[in-house]
Amino acid sequence: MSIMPRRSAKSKAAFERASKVLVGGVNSPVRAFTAVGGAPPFIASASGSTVTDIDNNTYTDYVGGYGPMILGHACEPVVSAITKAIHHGTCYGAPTELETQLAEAIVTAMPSVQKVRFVSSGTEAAMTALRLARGATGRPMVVKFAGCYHGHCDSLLVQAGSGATTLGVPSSPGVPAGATDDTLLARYNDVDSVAVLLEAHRGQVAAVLVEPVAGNMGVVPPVDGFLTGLRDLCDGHGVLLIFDEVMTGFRVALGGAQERYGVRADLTLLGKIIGGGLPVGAVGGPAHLMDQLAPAGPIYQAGTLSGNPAAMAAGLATLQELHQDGLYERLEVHSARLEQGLAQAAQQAGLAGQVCINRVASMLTCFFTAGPVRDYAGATAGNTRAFAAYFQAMLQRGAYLAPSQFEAMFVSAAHSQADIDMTVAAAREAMAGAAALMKSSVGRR
Ligand code: KE4
Repeated sequence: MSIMPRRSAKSKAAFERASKVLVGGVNSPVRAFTAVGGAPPFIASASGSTVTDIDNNTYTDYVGGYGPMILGHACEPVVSAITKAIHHGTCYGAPTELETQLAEAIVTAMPSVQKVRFVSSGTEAAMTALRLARGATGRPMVVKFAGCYHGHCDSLLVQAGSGATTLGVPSSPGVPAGATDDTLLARYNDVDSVAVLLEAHRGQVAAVLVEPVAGNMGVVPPVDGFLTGLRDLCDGHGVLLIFDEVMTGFRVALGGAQERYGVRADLTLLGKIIGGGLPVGAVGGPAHLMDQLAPAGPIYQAGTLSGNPAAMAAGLATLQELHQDGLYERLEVHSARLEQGLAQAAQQAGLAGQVCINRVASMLTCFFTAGPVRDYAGATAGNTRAFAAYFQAMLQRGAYLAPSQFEAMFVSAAHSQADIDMTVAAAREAMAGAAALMKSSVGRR
């Protein structure tokens, strides 16, 4: 495969300039390329399955905005809907029918959701759900899982995944001990680790909060019985089961992980796809729970930009497009082809048994470890320097992955078979570089 030397002068200059006025030159840590080295490309534009940086390098994009861009970039119906909305104004601080329409689309797709509260990020959705669960049950404690990430609110920055793990600060400074005293930590895919906590804190736990498919330690699917086991445990202890579907909602199925695995959540967090790339988060659940939020109930929650009309229009257009016949089937075909191609590339590079690929639908991660990767310990046992070498080699060959071993690759409806085949061809060469590093046994994180 010919390597077009990637031009980077403008992005490097832009990164230097940004770093003078933006912390770390970015507005979200994982974007800074800390884990993979070098200066991040500054994106000028995106269309379909590709992004183009300010040095005019075009890449096949698997970051996908970290999940929202399931239709691909600048999808025409979404662009039109946003354009139409903003010509009528951008913010009213008053209700609009767009909010109702998007909420109705979510309620239709997710039977466990009767009512919705929109916010502006997944973090806000998690904060709101925690307060609602604690207020509704009168209990203080919450169980989360090592390696899962639910945004950066204080009480959940405990062994958090995503950027927190990438930067090696899964439990951040600045979070006072009191803020996490009521946060209990369990092991992903280990129902017994939750049972022990619920027994030890009987009557004190308000909720179990879980990514039904973990995406923030890299992709880690639920093993058979994990989600149903959590459901049974929560039912037995009067504990609310909260599915954080910010990433999996409308990604792993139209009805999210709860449709894919047939497990009902008491509360559901949403974000990313429901905003079509604009800032949206949401909490959803049965009316008897949701109506405890202000102004219907006493549990306070608010947001200036919650239900923003442009974001609602983007989300509504996105969800409407997701109803296209065969869309999820096409996503599955291309995602499976990518998974198989990456596995073959690893084998050809002599990495058979040293690379583990986890995939659920159109989200997948290639771990540089033998695996299986079923929890945080497994995910963090990998060779992150081998991943960094692989990442850079893929970037040089025109495939843009998330710059962290602990993120997912996202395939969009805009990715073509040619995109997948190009990516696999790049991986055949990129894996060779990673293999050299792993052979030298340099590199664990
Ligand atoms: P935001 O506050 O970033 O909108 O959402 C937090 C969140 C909550 N729950 C899940 C399952 C999530 O994946 C996220 C955010 N995901 C990361 C990517 N792994 C956001 C990327 C970033 O932090 O820049």
